[in-house]
Amino acid sequence: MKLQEFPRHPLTFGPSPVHHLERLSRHLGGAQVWAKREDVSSGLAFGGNKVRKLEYIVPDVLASGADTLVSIGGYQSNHTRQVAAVAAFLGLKCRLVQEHWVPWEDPTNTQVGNILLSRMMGADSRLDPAGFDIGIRDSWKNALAEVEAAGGRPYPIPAGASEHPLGGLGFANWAFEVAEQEKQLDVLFDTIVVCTVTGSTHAGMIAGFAALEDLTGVKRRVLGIDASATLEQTRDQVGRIARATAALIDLGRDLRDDEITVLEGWAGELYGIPVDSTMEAIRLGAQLEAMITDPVYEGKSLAGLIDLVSSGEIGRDSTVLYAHLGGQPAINAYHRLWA
Ligand code: 5PA
Repeated sequence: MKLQEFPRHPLTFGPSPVHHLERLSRHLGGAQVWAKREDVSSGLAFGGNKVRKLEYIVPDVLASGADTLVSIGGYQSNHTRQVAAVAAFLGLKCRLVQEHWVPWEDPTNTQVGNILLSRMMGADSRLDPAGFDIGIRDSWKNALAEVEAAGGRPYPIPAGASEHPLGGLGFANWAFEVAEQEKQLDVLFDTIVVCTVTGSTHAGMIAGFAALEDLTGVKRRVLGIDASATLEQTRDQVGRIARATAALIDLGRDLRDDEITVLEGWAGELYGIPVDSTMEAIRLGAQLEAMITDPVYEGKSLAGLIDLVSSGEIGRDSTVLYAHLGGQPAINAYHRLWA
C-alpha cells in the first residue's frame, strides 16, 4: 500500500515547524543548520515524536475496540507520557509500566516531569525496578494480562511504539513533509540528523527518504545518532524496522546498507546519563537559540550534529536538518545538573 493510503488520525497541529538556526550556524562556522520541531507540533501534553507515530496507530486502536492503552518506558519516558496523552484525548484508559532504565538517583525522578504529566492525565503509572532494555519485556506482557484479567480490553504499544508494525509510518511521512516544506522555503536539506534509541523514528525516515529518492532522484544522508549506548541492539532494530517499513509502503527494492547509518560517539557509557558533549550541546542550543534540549536524547543528537559540522564531516556547503524530537519535560528530574 502507498504511504498516503494508510489511515491517519490527526493528533498534531499539522506539519511541524522548520526554521533556520542562524546563531548556532554562525557559531559553528560550517554548514547551515536548520531544525524541524516535533516538540512544538501538538497540543497534546507537549507533544514529541511519539505523537506522530501514534497518528498511524490510533486507527488500529479504534478498530480493535480496545479500552486501555498499555505501554512501557523508563521513569521519565517521553513515550509513555505521549501514550497517556493520546489515551486521555481519545477517552481511553492507560496503563504504564515505568522501569528503572536510568540510574539517575534523584528523588524527583519518579515525581516530576513526564511521570507527573502522565499521572495528571489519569494514567495508571506503576514503577518497576527493571533496568534498560529496548526489547519486549515480561513486565509489559504482565501488564497486558492484568488489564485483561480485570475485564479490560488492552491495546499493546511497545517501547517507543517501535516494534509495532505501523510504528515507522509516522516518520516515513515526515520525509514527504520535509520535501513539501523545502519547496515552500526554497531550501534543500542534504543531511538529516536524528536521535535514535528504539529505532522507529530513524527507521521511518530512512524508508520515507528512500521512497522520495526513488521519486525525485535526490540523495540525502540520514544520520542517526545513537543515544541508547547499546549500539548493536539499536542498529539492528533500526535496520529491521526500516526494511519492514519500506516493504509496508511498497518501496519495491531492498534498502542499501549506506541508507542505514547509526553513528556512535555521543551516547556516553549509559542511556539517560549525559556526558560533557551533551552538556555543551544543551548549553549552545539554549544560549544561542533558546532551543531547549534534554540530557537523555536531544542533547546527545545535537552534540553529534555540532561535532560533525565543526569537523567538516558534514561539509561547509551542506544544509543540515536537525530533527528535534521533544523530550523537554524530563529536564525537571535533571535539575541538579544546573544547580
Ligand atoms: C526518544 C525516544 P526512537 O525511540 O524512535 O528511536 O526515538 C528516540 C527518541 N528523542 C528521541 C526523544 C525526545 C525521545 O523521547 N524515547 C523513548 C521513551 O520512552 O521516551 C522510547 C525511548
